[in-house]
Amino acid sequence: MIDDRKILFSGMQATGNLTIGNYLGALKNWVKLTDEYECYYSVVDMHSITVRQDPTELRKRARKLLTLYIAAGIDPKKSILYYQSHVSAHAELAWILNCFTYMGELNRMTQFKDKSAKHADNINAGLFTYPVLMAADILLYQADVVPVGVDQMQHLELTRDLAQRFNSIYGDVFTIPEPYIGKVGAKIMSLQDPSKKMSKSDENPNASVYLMDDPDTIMRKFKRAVTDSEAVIKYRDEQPGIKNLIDIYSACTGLKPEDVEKEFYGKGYGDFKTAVGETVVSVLKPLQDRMKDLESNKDYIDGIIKDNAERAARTAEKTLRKVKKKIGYPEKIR
Ligand code: ATP
Ligand code: LTN
Repeated sequence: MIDDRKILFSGMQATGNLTIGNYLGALKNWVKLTDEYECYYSVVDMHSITVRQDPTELRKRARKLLTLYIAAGIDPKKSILYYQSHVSAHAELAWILNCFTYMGELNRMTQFKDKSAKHADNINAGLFTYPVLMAADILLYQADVVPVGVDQMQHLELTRDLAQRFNSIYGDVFTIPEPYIGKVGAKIMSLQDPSKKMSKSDENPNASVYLMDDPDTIMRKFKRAVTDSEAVIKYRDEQPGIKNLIDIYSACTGLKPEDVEKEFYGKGYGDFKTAVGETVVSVLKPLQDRMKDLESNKDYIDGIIKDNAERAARTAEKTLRKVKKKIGYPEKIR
């Protein structure tokens, strides 16, 4: 069967527990893209070690994240779900691309600056060349599109520059990837500080709703969500807390913000928070049930891990072989 879908690549790090921000802003949209595109969704565990990790914890979280991709509705037959570290081509191409990347380019990366400020005791070379590994991820699969948040746009720009640089020296080797920015870029903000995005590494557990939170915890977090004293449910920048709750409700129900305003016209914040909490609980329930099911089915998940990594490696190796030939690595004697 000929697969004429365009190719899409994206990845997530298994650091911390996923929040409804990750789900509503990324994972939920990933699922929708799997019909139109041939999707490679990686658990980017090689990127994770740029920050010091507890080995047992990393292994556990990586497996949880891969399982969550499936629980969210990504079909591992239709798409390819795999650990980055299981396909050695990522490391090999990253090295080669390192030799085509200028220090000045990496010095400009804002994520590097942010992360080195945050981890001042461990500013390692991997953190510096993080974007080059990301370029390798994308270019190995000849991805046409890459769904990323705005925070990753600079890395995607670098990927395009590297691909163009390489192609201009060696001919058409890499597809130049385009960013895919979702229509309603549901950016979910912290429940405790609506000027900050909800993030899985937030130290305050009340700031984020985690995908595996139980209903009581979810309801409590929404009840405690920071709002204002305006006492009207309006979608506007002057009321960032309420705006965020409307965004969450919209993302869960598919309603437009103005319809949410209408639905809750004249109602108090207490009622609204309860409604948002209940909606989130009902969206997460099936996901949590599937997660439990899948986690008890070890052989099934192991099978996917093995089979999907092999499929990914086949594609990646093809690109890598071409690159090695172009740059003049001696051929292997068989
Ligand atoms: P960390 O706290 O470890 O930096 P994070 O929660 O900010 O993590 P990332 O691993 O950087 O999440 O991103 C994973 C995916 O989730 C990306 O596609 C990103 O755009 C998306 N995402 C993260 N946070 C949000 C949010 N608050 N709203 C919408 N999308 C988000
Ligand atoms: N850096 C990204 C994760 C990531 C990625 C990728 C995203 C690693 N490789 C390739 C898209 C394509 C992040 O932190 N969100």
